[in-house]
Amino acid sequence: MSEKYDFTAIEKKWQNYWKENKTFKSYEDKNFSKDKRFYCLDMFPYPSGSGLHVGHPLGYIATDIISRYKRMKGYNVLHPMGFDSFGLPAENYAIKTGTHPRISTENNIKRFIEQINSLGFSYDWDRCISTHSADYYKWTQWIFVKMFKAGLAYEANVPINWCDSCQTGIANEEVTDGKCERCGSKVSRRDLRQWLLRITAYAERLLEDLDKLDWPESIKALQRNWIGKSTGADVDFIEKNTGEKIRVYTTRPDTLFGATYMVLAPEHPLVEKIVTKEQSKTVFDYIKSAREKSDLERTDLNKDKTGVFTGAFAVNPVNNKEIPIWISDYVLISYGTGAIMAVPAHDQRDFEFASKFDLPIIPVVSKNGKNVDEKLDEAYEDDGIAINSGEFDGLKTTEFKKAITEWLEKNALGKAAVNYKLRDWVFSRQRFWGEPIPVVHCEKCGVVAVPEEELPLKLPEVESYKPTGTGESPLASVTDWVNTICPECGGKGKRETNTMPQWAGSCWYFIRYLDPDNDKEFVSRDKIEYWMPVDLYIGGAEHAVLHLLYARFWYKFLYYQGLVLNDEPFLKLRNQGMILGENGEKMSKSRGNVINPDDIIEEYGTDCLRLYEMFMGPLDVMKPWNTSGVKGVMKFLERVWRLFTEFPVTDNPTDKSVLSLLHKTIKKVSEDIESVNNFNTAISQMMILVNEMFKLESQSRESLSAIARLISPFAPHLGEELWERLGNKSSIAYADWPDYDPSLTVDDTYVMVVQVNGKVRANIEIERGTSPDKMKDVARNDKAVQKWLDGKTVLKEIAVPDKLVNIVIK
Ligand code: ANZ
Ligand code: ZN
Repeated sequence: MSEKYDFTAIEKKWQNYWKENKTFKSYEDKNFSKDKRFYCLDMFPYPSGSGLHVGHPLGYIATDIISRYKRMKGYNVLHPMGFDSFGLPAENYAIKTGTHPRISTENNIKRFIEQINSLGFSYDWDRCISTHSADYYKWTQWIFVKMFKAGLAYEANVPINWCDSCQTGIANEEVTDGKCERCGSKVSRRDLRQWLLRITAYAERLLEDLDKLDWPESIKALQRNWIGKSTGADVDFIEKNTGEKIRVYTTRPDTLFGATYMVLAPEHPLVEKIVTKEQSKTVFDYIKSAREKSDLERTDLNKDKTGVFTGAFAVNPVNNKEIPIWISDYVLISYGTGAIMAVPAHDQRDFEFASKFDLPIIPVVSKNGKNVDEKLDEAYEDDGIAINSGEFDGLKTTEFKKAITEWLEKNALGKAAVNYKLRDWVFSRQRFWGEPIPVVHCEKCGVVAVPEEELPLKLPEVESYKPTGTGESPLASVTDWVNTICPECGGKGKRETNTMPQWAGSCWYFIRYLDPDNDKEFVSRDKIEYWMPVDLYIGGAEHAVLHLLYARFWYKFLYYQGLVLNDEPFLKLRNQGMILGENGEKMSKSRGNVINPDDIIEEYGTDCLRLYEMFMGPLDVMKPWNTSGVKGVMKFLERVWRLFTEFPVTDNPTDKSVLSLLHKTIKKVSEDIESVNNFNTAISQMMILVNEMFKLESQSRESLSAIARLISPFAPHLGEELWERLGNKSSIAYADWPDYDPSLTVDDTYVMVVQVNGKVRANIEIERGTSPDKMKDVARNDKAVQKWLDGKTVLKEIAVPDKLVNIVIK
């Protein structure tokens, strides 16, 4: 009688075993050298009310496989999990139901932990953290205070992105296509007093250090574009009537001779000084209308250009020509100097503007240095050779840029300049469920940080979580919390009522995992030294310019403060692709195509779910769910089970017929796990091996032991069970990963050389030991060889076994 594969019992048994034995608790064990420690990190989840769907654990399964594999390879592995638990949904839920966000969040966390645990992950739960707990956010506030004291956190009244539906200001990174990243509503502009973090101070380092990182190129490119470094020159133009100096930023100083007008951003402070009386009404009406639009709408290339003439003129410093000064919303106040010289022949936006308002278009660059006579129908934006540029004619674009920049500097008319698209990070939210910003406003002392020993500054209880909509946080109504004394002078002070954005807590959580219970320091130096930086980080690509940029920024700040020991937190990053619904669409409640892992686990078991998710395809690609695929994987697991339960086990060496395949499988599975992507081909290789072993009469203990270990990172419960059945007393989690004999993995093929009349005409891979007759057949039928035989008479064929075939023709 064969024994059934009772996955439910097996999985329960081993999950209890791991929990009771704290199998995955990690220590700073100095016996492991620096390169034998491995910090394997997941992007921690936001504990939403709807629980996990099968797409969420994909990355967690991958990191779990790698963590288990690394332990077996003799690494000391840190593999923690926690919760990103501040944020809007809990607060919105509170508004709807009156349940305190803490309560709903903590309930959700409990559910998440149960669900995550049912997936058999090897987390060290003793290190679990939640960003909303006061023990944790005490240190988030502490880091903020450090930034404040270093001048990196500051208050400003700036026009910011405002989401009407979330009723809060949001950061530039949270706006996609003019819409709120969270809720999809249209974002408008508002002037609000805000806290900002000076991420721009780190722009260059954030950009440069990308080169050091083993990250997907696509994510690095997104960060590079977001930081948006541009090099060029600042050039000063003088306004004719007032003598005001107007500075422009240009990436093409070589086109100065082609500047036929200037444009100031509507908000530019010089506008009101230079505008003529006749034009002032038109200009001020225009300014009012521009204020409503977001930067994105304003710079949209497809948008019809608008603008008005100020009545004023400026002098172009290179040729003393007078050019009209316009204002238009396609020039942003927040970039460069907020003013441009317009070169319609070589900048498409300027071209469209000039065409619309009938302004002159003078070409100053051409492909070949010849004059352009015909009318342009679009701007020529490429490099080329200078024309219509006086003494500079004939210079190539790069030479000209250099020469003109030197000339400008020599004549004190301008200088080389660098600009970044990156803006400071709008860091305050007018909402309740976040870290209070730990500062006090004092009439006498200004803004004063809450002293370190008073942290955490806890969130007070409120009656209503509803945002006021006036740009004030619900905290503003808690008067006895708001009214406080100034830590500096002891006079009357008022607490800051804005809170931090959801991204704050995730900027440094991976550090707190190292030392979660430390109440003296945010982390001890020993632990930083032992574990950081993170060796492998897996998560979704949607955080490219949000979390992944913010966390790098905080970590660099901590580095320059001497609080961590290197300047990049995540050495290697991989993204998991999305799992789509069975119908190929994004999985969502509203589409009704959500697959719940609990259901799959109940029917097929956790190991099957894990194995299937990895078998679906390479980790980083998008792939649709397919329940019949789950059944296929289930069959494989049952076959593995039968291999161990239905065959006589011998102590003989592994049968010759599968020995090489076994070693090839060990090699392939190891390499595929190391690739952090091709888990699917590791599984198919194991399937091939198991099929071959099924052809044998009996199984060697040696091969079974290898299979148990190979499969255990993927299907850990089954791995443990099989391992125990082989007579082992301790967990497979720390068993040695099987070794392979390289000589047994060499392919049984060779490259046969085919000559025609002594000349090599083809190289064909065939099986070693192929008979001379078969060799000749293969050679004769090869396309490349046939070309030489066509219409010729074959006189002789000579085959040298395992080497070559020579065909003699006439
Ligand atoms: C003259 C010129 C001629 C320009 C030419 C380009 C091509 P990036 O690469 O994005 O840095 N510009 C400068 N400040 C601006 C602002 N505040 N709002 C809108 N546009 C602005 O682009 C820099 C170029 O964008 C600058 O170089 C300027 O136009 C424009 F053949 O100056 B250029
Ligand atoms: Zn004071």
